[in-house]
Amino acid sequence: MYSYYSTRALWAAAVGIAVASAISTARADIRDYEFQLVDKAVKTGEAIISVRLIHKPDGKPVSDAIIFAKRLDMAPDGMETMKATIDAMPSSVPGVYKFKAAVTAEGGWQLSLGAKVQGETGTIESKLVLKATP
Ligand SMILES: [Cu+2]
Repeated sequence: MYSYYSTRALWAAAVGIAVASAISTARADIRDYEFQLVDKAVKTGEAIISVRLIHKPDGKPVSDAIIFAKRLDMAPDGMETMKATIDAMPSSVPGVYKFKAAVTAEGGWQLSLGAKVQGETGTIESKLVLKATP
């Protein structure tokens, strides 16, 4: 038998669920985040590659991302097995992430990044193409 109190409890639970789902839909989506190359061209040799992470809806830089995967290879020139060593470097610009890479050949290079943003579920997976010139 339903008492007055259990009906109230059900109603309160239903309201709680509605509020919780409204909050989760209001939260940003991981697809709202985007890595962009600061400079699409690099010189061969020891190169510094800078990428900017922005939150697209407001264009704000995002500084607290954790980049857990990075790869630089020549996939744009059909040589995905030809990769370069790449290391994260400190950056003093908010929302800008820097890498040091040994760009061994001129041509097209693809920078693949995997990242997490604090407070967001899912991961950012990004592929950026840059051009290396001598
Ligand atoms: Cu190559």
